[in-house]
Amino acid sequence: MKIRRTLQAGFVFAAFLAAFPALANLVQAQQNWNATVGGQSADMSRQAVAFLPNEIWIHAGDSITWTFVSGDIHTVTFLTTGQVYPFDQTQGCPPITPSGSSFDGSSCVSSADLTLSQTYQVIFPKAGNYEIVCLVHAQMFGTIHVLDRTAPLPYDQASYDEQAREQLKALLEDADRHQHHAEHQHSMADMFSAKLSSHKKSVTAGVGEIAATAGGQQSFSLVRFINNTVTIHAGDTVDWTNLDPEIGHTITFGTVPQDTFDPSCSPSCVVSTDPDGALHATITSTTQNVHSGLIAALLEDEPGFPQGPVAPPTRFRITFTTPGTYPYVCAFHDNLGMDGEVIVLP
Ligand SMILES: [Cu+2]
Repeated sequence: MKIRRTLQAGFVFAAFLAAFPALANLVQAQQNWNATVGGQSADMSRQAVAFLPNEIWIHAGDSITWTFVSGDIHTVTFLTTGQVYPFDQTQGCPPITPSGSSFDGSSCVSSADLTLSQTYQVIFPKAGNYEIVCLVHAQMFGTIHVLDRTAPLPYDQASYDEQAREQLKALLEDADRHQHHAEHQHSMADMFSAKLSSHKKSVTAGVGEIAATAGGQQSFSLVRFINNTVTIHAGDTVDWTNLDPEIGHTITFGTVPQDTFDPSCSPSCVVSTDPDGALHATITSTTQNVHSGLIAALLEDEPGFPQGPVAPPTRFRITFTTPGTYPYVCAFHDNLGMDGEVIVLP
């Protein structure tokens, strides 16, 4: 009697599966899913700072392999609840865990800083909703929904591929649109500088914008100095400001120093702080090495955290005293083609 009932149940179950193919997931092998990290235009000036897509539904036991597709670096990282977002991304969560690691919420997993065509795989053995973060870009995160193996999934791999393509296109087109906006902002900034002093020019060091999605946040960045060649006269001053809420840049003349986060100047020059908080150097020769350190947009205030000083520096200022041609780069994004030139006339 007992055996018969089991057989009968088995038969009903098989008939049920045949009638509802979606439920065939019940008996499917564990699946690997594919997603991408970052994205860029052909000239690398426009960067999608995003997990694409940034919200994915999978079954417990499935894995996801992320392929990195931008020249800018990112990480795939899962922190544990309550863990502090680490300051130094090169350490991983820490430490860096190998591709193929499992994340069930009990201990963090993290790739190293990865770039073009590298991959990283994570296995998710346990149901739960997990936040995926990038340790390089704080406002780049998403959600992985790991469901019980009996639950239906809303999308298949082809849908995610399509979503990734659509989102990438939208982000890069936005960056394109903002280039024009940035050029307009640049002329506004020039007018503003002219009010302060008739011997001042401004350069926009990067533009970006953050957008929320149901899964997290993503952004695009225009990784360029807008109007990157400026011509001035000896004694004039140039101001660089960063209009990207996500990505920091540097303004670096000569040799890139070991410490890229702090300002420096050599030989026989200093970087001081002006009364308005801008970092300021005066350089007298094309052979000097001048480095701004990290120039970034102001950090937002967070509820529950004490008010900090106005930091980091948002503006770098150089007074040029000697005629000549002064090429410079962003020490972080030189590889993406982020450079410029100051031509100083007598
Ligand atoms: Cu940069």
